[in-house]
Amino acid sequence: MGNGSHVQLLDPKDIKEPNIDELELQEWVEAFDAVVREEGAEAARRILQQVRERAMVAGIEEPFTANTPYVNTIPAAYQAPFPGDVEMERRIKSLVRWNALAMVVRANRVEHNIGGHISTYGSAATLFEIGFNHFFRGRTDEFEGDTVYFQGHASPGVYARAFLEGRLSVAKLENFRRELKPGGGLSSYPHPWLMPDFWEFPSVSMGLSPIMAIYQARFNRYLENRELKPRTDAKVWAFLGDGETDEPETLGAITLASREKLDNLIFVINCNLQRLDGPVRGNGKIIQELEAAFRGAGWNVIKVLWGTDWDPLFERDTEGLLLKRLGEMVDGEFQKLVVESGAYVREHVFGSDPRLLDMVKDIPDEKLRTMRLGGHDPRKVYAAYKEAVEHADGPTVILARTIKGYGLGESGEGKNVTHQQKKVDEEELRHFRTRFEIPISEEQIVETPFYRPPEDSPEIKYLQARRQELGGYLPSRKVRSKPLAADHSELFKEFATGSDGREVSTTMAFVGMLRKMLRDPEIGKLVVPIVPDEARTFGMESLFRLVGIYSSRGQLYEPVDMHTLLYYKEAKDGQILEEGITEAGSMSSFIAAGSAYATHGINAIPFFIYYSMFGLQRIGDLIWAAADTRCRGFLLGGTAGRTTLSGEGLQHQDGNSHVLALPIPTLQAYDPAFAYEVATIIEDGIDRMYKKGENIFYYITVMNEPYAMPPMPEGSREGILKGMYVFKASSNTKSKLRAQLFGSGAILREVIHAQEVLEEKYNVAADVWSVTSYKALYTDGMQADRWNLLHPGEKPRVPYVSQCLADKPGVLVAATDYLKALPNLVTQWMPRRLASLGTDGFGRSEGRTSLRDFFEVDYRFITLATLHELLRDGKIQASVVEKAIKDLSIDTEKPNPLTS
Ligand SMILES: Cc1ncc(C[n+]2csc(CCOP(=O)(O)OP(=O)(O)O)c2C)c(N)n1
Ligand SMILES: [Mg+2]
Repeated sequence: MGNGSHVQLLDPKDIKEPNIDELELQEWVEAFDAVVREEGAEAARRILQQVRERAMVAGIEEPFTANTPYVNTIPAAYQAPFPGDVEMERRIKSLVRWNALAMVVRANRVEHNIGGHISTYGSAATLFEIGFNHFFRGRTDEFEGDTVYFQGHASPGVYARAFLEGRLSVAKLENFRRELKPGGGLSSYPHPWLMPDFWEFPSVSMGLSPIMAIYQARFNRYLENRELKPRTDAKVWAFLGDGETDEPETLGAITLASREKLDNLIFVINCNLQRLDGPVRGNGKIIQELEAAFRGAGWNVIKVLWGTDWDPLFERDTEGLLLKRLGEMVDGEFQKLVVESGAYVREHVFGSDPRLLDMVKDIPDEKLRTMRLGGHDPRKVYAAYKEAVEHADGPTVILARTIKGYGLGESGEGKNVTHQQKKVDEEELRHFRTRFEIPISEEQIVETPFYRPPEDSPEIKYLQARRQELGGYLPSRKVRSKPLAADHSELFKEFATGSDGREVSTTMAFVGMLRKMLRDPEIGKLVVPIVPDEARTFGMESLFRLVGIYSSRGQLYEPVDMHTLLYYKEAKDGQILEEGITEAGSMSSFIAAGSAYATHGINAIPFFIYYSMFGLQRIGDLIWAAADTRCRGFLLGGTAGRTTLSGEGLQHQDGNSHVLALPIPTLQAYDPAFAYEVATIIEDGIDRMYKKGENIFYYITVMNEPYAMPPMPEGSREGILKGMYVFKASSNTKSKLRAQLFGSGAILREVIHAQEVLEEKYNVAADVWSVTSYKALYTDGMQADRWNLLHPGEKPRVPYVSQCLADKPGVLVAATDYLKALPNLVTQWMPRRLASLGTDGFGRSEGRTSLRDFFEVDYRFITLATLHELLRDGKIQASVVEKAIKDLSIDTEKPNPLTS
């Protein structure tokens, strides 16, 4: 003690273990046990709470933990009884296991290295089967059914089950991963694009299916709150790997799920403690880490760690010794137990304390080694699922401990190499067959045949009865919506007349269209505007009041701008999905809405508008997943163009997105310059997607540069949609100096300006083309080439670009706000050489004029490029070009934007 004025702290080395009387401690615990036993959980909880409050008042700090001990969340005594036939379900599961294994093994025999995974499903089998036999409800006329995102690498198990259900033939199984064989095969992973009658959701790019599932569950509630579908208790299930949780998208949106109280959402994390290379957290505990993250985020967490075999041990563990020991062990040690002997388990888990050893003294080594884990125990998994589906008020995550490669015995279980195991030798197959009691003879085993018991076998009858009871098979995909019927051309008519000199941006024009669409009797309700905290940037705030911002809780406060006309109106039936700053979340909403025509039979029309730089570049993989999902809808790249978005600089200025749109086959990419072009594209898009049922979606860039919108030129509709048309032909038909100038988006106006300068100052007669889509031109050219390649004897098809330019004289010059690669895509179908101007390089914080000078895409450079082309053709002298450089004040020593 100090001298009275302050408390002297003890030197850490002098701190001793507190001397609590063991007997006293025991009395406290026994008293508590008695309360639990005699007065129940609620009374116990109150006592704990009081004691904790007392401790706090007394200044006794408890170390923070979001964790519970390393045991099952549901104590054995509270576990719901298993309603099924355990033995029958075990036999069915064994058959699925066998066929899944056979599928991968056979595929690799026929074609070495074709791949496939057996160990993921090995660990997930019970998790899936309990779902199939007891929980996943199929779609019926009365009930929309549950939605399931299957762990992608476990696909062989899903196929094997569909085979037992009689939904997939032997021939299909035979062609697993060999989709190009006659009659078709099975895709490696869940891909709705490849198997549109089977898979609903792609899930193999790790981390995407969890975030898509969260937003799917949220979108289901949105549809209900907006009365577009009846409220049901349908669930969204997402099965994921524990390694998968390292992807930022996996955990990135979990607070949305709890905030929105999504009790229609259940995550099941297959915690086999391994990923591809090795342990997920060798030196830690992934399950505890995930528990803390999900509990902290407000989820209901159910840990399913230990199987029934362990129940008696925990019952005997009155002193909490086993609990403590299991809490100390790290995942690397748990994984080792899987590959070691029973004696090793005894020594390493129980050997630290004679009382622990005593606990297991009657359990033989072999039994000790194989004591089942929670995720492989149907009773435990069932009880967890039951609690999850009954949990109200929020989402549930089930953390199920499993063994990777379960069933593969010594060759695979728990081994670090097991993820990629696809070959199994004869001995191991024999062992597997015997362990799972598959009726395949010694002679047949070498062949590894698929096995399906007869239709009237108890197994098939049981399995079919279960599925019938649950409303049919799953996964199963079907387009349930009817095509739109009404004519919507009236909505878009006004944009064909131009803006009468009023300066508007294409973004403003788009918002005008959106407003009209929202009021339309047929499509008004179906439109789903999605914004990631960017509505004001795009001038969309007027829509807040018009249709409201969706909020499952309505509006619990008076908004600060209540007195204004355009106040921030949140409403339970609000239509706008104001997602906050998450392009990934917004895109997941887009996917849920864009696939609702199949999932819900509702022709939802999503319009997701965002900063164009943060779309294809940032969330390209989700956009790829949208294509795989056969999504429909519109992506609007706002504030687009490298030089059009002034001031924002390197990170924001987008000169890439139209190039990044190229690889996505179903994405129709347009870079329109005028309101009538935007209107024409959207009107046609609605027609193609929602009337003709095409599985395409749109990417349209819109700009924030205001200018007068011209009226739509006569006969330009087809060209706008096909990718190019003459916007303004030269009126000078006499000049010998001719040029064809191609412009897109905001740069089209620079081209028009160059046309005037060329004509007035240099006597060059130039036609101006608006190129609305290089991607469309490129695709069309490739189609023609391919047809010609395969039909040498027939009249060759002429690509649209070639048709357009067939008798157009002069040099060719293109200018774009994107990479030069974009116009260069189509040079192969042009009659002559093309000079391309584009914005390759890093952007700058500057105004538009300076930016266009810096990137060399303004009218001056277009003029220069045109003159230079004429020089190369020998039509003018170098001195003319040199003089032009001076007249146009072009700095020939300026930095190169490509490298600076
Ligand atoms: C985005 C992404 N990165 C990498 C992969 C490759 N990959 C496939 S499975 C896998 C390991 C999966 O581990 P885990 O999530 O724990 O699942 P498990 O197979 O163990 O059940 C990896 C790295 C992928 N599919 N997606
Ligand atoms: Mg894993």
